[in-house]
Amino acid sequence: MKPDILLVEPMMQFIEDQLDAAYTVHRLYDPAQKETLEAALPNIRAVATGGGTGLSNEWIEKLPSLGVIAINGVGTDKVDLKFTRSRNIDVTTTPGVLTDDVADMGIALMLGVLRHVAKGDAFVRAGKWGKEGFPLGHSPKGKRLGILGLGQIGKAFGRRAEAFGMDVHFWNRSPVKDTTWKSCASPVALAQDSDVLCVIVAANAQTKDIVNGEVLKALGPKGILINIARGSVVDENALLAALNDGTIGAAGLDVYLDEPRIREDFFTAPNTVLMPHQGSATVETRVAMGELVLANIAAHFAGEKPPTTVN
Ligand code: 8YV
Repeated sequence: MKPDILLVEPMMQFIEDQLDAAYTVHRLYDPAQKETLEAALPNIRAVATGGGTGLSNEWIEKLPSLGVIAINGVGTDKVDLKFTRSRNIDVTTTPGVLTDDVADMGIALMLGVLRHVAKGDAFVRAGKWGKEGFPLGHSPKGKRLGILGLGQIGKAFGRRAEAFGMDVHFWNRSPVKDTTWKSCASPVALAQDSDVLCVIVAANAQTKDIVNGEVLKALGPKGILINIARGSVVDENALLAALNDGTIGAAGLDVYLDEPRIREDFFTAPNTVLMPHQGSATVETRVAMGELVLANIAAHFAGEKPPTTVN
């Protein structure tokens, strides 16, 4: 008999095939499996889920045999780490392997905004080329980049930005020793000193709405906000107002508060490039992430500590 596990959101086929080979996989997102899942709840010992999706305490309470939650990502904001520890449930993530791709997405959004990539695509497809003018873009070279949250991904973004000739500085909650980039005293001071503000801070109670109206005002009417962190770290009311009234110039967003049901106000926000949370979504990285998920679940069933436990 294969052990029962719960898959909260789809993973790439290559990884799901390996899960199916080793376990009886109950898919939470498949309405056709509702009844079999209900019957299997007491036996489920492992959960695989996404960083942006996590697992609520309500669901954890339904799984008395649960021993490991393997997050296919690095964000732990959607799993209660204290509660899981109190229940002796290991929570694991996929550190390291997605750093470069998420940083690349930040760069893609930044260049997309600066060079009007999405607008240009729509312009050509609409047959407007040669009939209407197209706005000049802006060069990243010589611009000031502020990184809000200088972890691994923030550093990878900064290294890329330097290669584009940008002047990098940052704000981080705790001091960062291994960098020569200038540290700013507060998120507002960082925004004041930035043409492009890239948010890549971990989401938690302390960083909720850290990019608020005051920070956006400090970023200013030519400023560009890039968010590759989590929707919760930006006050979305303040952001939408700032885009619409010209308090900031533009935004490139990969993440939102309520994904995938994002506020429709984003669809009409001016100078905004939107991506559907694709930071780590490359074949190469999703293979590497999926393999870590497989290794963590396998370790649990082998009676070992899962290698990338975080709680
Ligand atoms: C993934 C993420 O998109 O790492 C994270 O925390 O949000 C992303 O890598 C997600 O985990 C897949 O659902």
